[in-house]
Amino acid sequence: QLISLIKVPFGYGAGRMGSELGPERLLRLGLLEQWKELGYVLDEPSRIILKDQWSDKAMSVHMKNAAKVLSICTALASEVKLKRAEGHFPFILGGDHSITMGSLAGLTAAGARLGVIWMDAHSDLNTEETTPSRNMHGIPLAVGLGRAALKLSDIYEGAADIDAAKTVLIAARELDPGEKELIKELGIHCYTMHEIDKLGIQKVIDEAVDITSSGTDGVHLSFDIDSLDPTEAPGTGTPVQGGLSYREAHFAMELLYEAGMITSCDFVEVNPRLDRMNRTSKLAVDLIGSLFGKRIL
Ligand code: DIR
Ligand code: MN
Ligand code: MN
Ligand code: MN
Repeated sequence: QLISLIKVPFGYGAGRMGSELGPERLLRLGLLEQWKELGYVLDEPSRIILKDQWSDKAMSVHMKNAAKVLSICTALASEVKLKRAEGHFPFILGGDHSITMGSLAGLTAAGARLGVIWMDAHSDLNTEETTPSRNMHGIPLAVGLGRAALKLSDIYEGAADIDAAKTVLIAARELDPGEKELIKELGIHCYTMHEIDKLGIQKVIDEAVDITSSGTDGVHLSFDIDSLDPTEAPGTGTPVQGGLSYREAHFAMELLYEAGMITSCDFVEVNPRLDRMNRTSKLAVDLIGSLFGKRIL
């Protein structure tokens, strides 16, 4: 299957800048060569950049950098829709997590009934009402599920809400009060670090695969690098202790590869400015390798 790499050097949705440097850093560390070594064929990579085209909707979203976030997400959605409709695997490389609103808008606009696996220390389920930070990277899943004032269809025409019953959170460990309420209200499957400790990452991934792939025609993996423990992945804006170990994260990626049901992915929140000796960026490239079938032996 053809991979369409979509680079999104955009960091205005996070509390601090730097994740906009992610795409170029991962490419410099051999991301494209790794895919080629694994035998994949890649489309010409595309790059989504900010243009000064502000939607009217942005005026009513009282969050930091809302106009910029909506603008990049609309451009991204259009590219994702195109690639998905062609039958390619859209791989969206951020950037901060606000860009996932663009990914989800494009995927649902392409007509996919989408399952979503959200690997993150956070749940990104704040709304304009509950956000403690007013940072846009704290709301993308609530927007995707149709629970915020901002809708995916405000970002891209024809986009539709994601089904909460087909959404799974993995590695959560820092949830704001409004997010906890929403998880309970919607009955979202949430595998916190507690469940991972108890069940093991293999069982968690197996269950996540079943939940998201039954009754859908595609599963999107949204991977926030802060799902890993900061001892492994220090180069990210909002690190939270007690995260996935190096092997848990790799094993999760290997299992998702074996399950063969992921149809699109975004990989976000690597911040090269906060990294040391490219440790987190290298780890990101390695994890992407595991997700695409790279094996030890
Ligand atoms: C926090 C942080 N829940 C917020 N969110 C982050 O700002 O809404 N998500 N960092 O990845
Ligand atoms: Mn093509
Ligand atoms: Mn996130
Ligand atoms: Mn996070």
